[in-house]
Amino acid sequence: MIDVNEFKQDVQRFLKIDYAVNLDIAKTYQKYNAISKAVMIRIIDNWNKTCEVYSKNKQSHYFSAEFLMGRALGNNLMNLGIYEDIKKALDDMNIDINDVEEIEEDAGIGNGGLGRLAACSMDSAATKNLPVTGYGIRYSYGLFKQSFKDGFQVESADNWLKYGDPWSIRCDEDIVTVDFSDYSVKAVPYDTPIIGYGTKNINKLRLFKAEPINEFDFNAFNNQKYKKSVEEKNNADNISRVLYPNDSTDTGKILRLRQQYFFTCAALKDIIKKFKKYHGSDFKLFSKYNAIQLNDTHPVSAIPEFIRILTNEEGIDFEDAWNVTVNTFSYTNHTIMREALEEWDTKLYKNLLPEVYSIIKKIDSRLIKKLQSAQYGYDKINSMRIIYNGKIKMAYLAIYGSHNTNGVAEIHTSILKNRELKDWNELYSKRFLNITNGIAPRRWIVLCNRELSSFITELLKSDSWITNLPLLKNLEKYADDEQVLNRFLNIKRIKKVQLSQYIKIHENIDINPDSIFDIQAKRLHEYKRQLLNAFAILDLYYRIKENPEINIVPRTFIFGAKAAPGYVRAKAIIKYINEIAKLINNDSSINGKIKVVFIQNYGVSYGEKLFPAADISEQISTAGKEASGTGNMKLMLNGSPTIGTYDGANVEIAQEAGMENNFIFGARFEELEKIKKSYDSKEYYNTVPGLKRVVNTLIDGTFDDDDTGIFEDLYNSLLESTKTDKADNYFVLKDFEDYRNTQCRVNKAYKDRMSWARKCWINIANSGKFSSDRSIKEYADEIWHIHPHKW
Ligand code: 26Q
Repeated sequence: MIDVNEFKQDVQRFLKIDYAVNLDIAKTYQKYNAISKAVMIRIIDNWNKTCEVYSKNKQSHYFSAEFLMGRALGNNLMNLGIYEDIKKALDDMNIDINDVEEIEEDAGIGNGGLGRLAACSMDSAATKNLPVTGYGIRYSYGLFKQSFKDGFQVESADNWLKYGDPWSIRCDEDIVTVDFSDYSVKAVPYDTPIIGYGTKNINKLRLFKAEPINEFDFNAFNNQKYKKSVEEKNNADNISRVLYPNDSTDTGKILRLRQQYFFTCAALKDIIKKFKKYHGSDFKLFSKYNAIQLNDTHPVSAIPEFIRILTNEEGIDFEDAWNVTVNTFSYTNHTIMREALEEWDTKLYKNLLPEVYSIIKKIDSRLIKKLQSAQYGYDKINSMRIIYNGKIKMAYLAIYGSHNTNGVAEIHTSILKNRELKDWNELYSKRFLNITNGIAPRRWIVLCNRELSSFITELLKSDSWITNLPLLKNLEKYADDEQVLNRFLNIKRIKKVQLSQYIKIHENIDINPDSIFDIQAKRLHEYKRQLLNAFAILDLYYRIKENPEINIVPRTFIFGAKAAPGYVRAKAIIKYINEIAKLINNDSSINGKIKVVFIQNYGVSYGEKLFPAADISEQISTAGKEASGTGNMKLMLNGSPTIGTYDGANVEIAQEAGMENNFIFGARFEELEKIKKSYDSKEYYNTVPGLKRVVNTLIDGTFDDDDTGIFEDLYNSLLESTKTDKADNYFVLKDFEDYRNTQCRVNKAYKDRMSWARKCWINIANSGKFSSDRSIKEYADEIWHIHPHKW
């Protein structure tokens, strides 16, 4: 399939041409680039051919401000089915493929779940031969790099392109211009191939970089106005300079709006150009050939922008443009957190994008008319208006301007339909649907857990489960087979040893591979309740101190999380956990019974090491707050039971694998809704044994926050209500006792090795639903109405 000798020669040629070195002295990053290019050169023809085939039929375009792709090399080799061949070829050249894989920077241009969902969706679309193109921004800097200094988070720039990017191709011939009220910029597309697994098809991720129309003002420079001479360049560069490291609150408003409009406008121009090229200029046919998916509200300006182009530039009347728009667009909602629902200040919007704003006004008027004719009252109309009280409600614009709105897990969709977007659901009940998230099995088991994957293939006597994950159900018949379970436990141990070695290198901490690996890895947010985990650990520590004979299996608590740089409380929680870690890890009197590790710079690649090694998956958000979660799925697929609340996709995980094989605890959403007005966190603080002791460590000097006051603020947030927030908004104190009891159940259950392995095994066998192959097919069938195309 691949001519290994030619491949080797190509690697050496690229080393020469790009770096003027021979293999024997080449640096690892140089080898990585040369190898990647030698792969690229082999896929170009198939890539072009795929584009050509797709362009004749209906296609979908996935608009997302984030694509959290992670590393490409290993995944691409695997998807092409040449991993082993290339590994061998590199061996011959004295190159260790692992070293080369590890040198690659993560393409970390996303914050968390939403960005990674976009990446998994891309993988699945390509694998399923679906004509889907991703559109986004080629940020020069991804999400910040995180390190800890004295336990505090320190951020630094993520210069992921410092050695170049062998996986993207700049397409100058497709440059378009994007106009703002004050200046215009060029949007330069960079295309990255999305290589499907087991198919010749290669899809595309098109990311735009902003560049100035004029690189440099010669006259200004000549007149010694040096700053001015590069002003235009700086303005343009700023647009695609950096991903906002913020998934909770809104900052840097104008620049963020520029980013959003920049890529959606460029993408629309690109799509329209191709539509005209292949299908003529009858825009009534547009939605017959194009679907556009809006990944959350970040790209929603595309709706008015599309209407603007159709009405102002293509001479189509507003109503016709409106109908085409609704038939083309659809919108995925990823949150019910109020503060994350995007609103734009009308003044700001109008100043930057006057024409687009006037289209939004027209849309708002159209909505008012519609609601009036449906006999809606004044107040209700106001509550649903797109422009109201000086704000533009992007979620409402998205729902009104598209034919489908989907939530990302059953419980999330039902909360949207019955509460947050109730009025909209009443108006457009047929538009709402659920598509439970999924993850790409290629990256999240085949690539990151080769040992377990081979074992599964051996048992199922076929590897077709890799593209048909529900086939894992056939593993269930081994659930009582001790030999199989023992092999599973051996593999888990191998992955735990590997992680221990990695953690030793990267964090300089020794951990015991025979302890329970208890893992919570996700963005840091109060609603995700890392603090609940922390309190339970500290409580356990105090109980061990009181009773050194306590019968517990040694446990290593592993955290991975980045906090938004401006999110003071999230950063306080990181510092607090690091303080707890310091206390516990330095106390030799507990004989290594427990250990706490907060790994630095959690991201896709770290996740690939963590998930296969986990014994227990922490998914402990306040019920109703986590839209879905996808880390929960990655852990399930790698055989860890969930300790979790009845929230997001946990609900479906428990449904699929059985409550008895997971550890579900805590208040349900309905209960919290009922009690939230009268909830008194102090009652729990005062009465739950041991709770006061741990909460008080925030203020009694047990831990040092360097006199910043951040621990006291955390303490107050749990016990004192303010004008805006109720005390213990996220019910940490309420769920503490049940969580602690459930952790005791985990401890007990783990001791019976076979029954524990059985739980893990049943989780694996029932994880088939959570493949993004399934979710992308649902988008294709139910929203986009596109079909697979092979050649
Ligand atoms: C908003 C305004 C200003 C700056 C940034 C933002 C912003 C950025 C990112 C708001 C939200 C996000 C990301 C949200 C996110 O990742 N949500 C997660 O989406 C996953 C995929 O559907 C779900 O599984 C998670 O439950 C959800 O939290």
